[in-house]
Amino acid sequence: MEMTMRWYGSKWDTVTLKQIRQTRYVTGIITTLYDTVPGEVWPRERIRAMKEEVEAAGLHLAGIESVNIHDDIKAGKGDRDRYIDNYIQTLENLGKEDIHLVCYNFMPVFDWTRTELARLRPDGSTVLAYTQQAVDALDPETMFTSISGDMNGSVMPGWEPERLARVKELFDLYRDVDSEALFANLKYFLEKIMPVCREYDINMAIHPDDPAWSVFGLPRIITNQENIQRMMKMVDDPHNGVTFCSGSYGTNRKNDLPAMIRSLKGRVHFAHVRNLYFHSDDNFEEAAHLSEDGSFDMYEIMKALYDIGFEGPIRPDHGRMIWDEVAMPGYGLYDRALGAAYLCGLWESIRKGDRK
Ligand code: DNO
Repeated sequence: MEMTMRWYGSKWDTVTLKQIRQTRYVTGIITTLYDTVPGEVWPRERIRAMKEEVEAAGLHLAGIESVNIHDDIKAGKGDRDRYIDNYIQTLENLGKEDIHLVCYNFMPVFDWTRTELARLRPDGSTVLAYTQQAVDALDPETMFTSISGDMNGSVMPGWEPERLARVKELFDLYRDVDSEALFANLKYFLEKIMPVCREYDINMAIHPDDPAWSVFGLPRIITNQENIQRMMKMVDDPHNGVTFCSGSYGTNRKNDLPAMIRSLKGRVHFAHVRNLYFHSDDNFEEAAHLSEDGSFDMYEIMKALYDIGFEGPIRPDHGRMIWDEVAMPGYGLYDRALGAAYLCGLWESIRKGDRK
């Protein structure tokens, strides 16, 4: 595996490539062209410049998170064929620049959803948190306003103000789209892009829905073992794979994370590994990566990845805000660096234990 960190680009991120390199544990960068909008073709020169910037800092560009999908594709409406053609063009440009991993999601309207961005812990650190009660009490627009004050001046992925200004319109677009239609639209999209993925050996890695259930009445399908297996079989090509995100699948406590990983042998192209602490089934907060701080057995998660022969990039995921850092919630340097060190330690012990 390669230890990586997500980075939003020098214009957007409070963390620098130099700092990431100095962690020493991290050698790869997962990034994006953060100012592009879904549906747009990514110019090859911009991709090259992004890659050169990462390499000039002594790091390796390990993959893209995300090339986002236009809502017309997800809803199966409007200009979807044109947007799919644009997506194919972007993949081709990425392939020509020797980039072989693309993370994306297929969540209607929103990307991930949290109801608090800075829940205070007894030690003074803060974490992202979710309660179903808060979601049920709010409409999506109010929710955006209520949390945007905690973004520390950053623009969080999936919560861009331009996008949220169109929330009503977007809800209308999905009015008659149920889970079956969403599956069919995903299949349509994947079948169209597989040829270019094969040609340039690009691994598509779908990110699970977070939380792994329907929010605001919108359908969500990438939520559990059954559905992800359905998706793998529906387009049975190794380039159709997953981002295994423990913190997203893990929101549903019925999901057995190590068993899910084992069932996805050969299809896990990217891993996000983080821990959650549950107060109840639908009230959880993000924890330190350490097993004891949350509800997941991080050793078993890493062991399952090791056992399936996982060789792709892995990244610590949302960190707590510690040591008075001011950064995009979940994406500060300090706690993610601790997470990277911990995950590297687990990996080394698993690897060496295996040799005995
Ligand atoms: C949140 C992230 C997601 C993820 C997208 C992938 O922190 O895990 O925003 O990047 O869902 O497209």
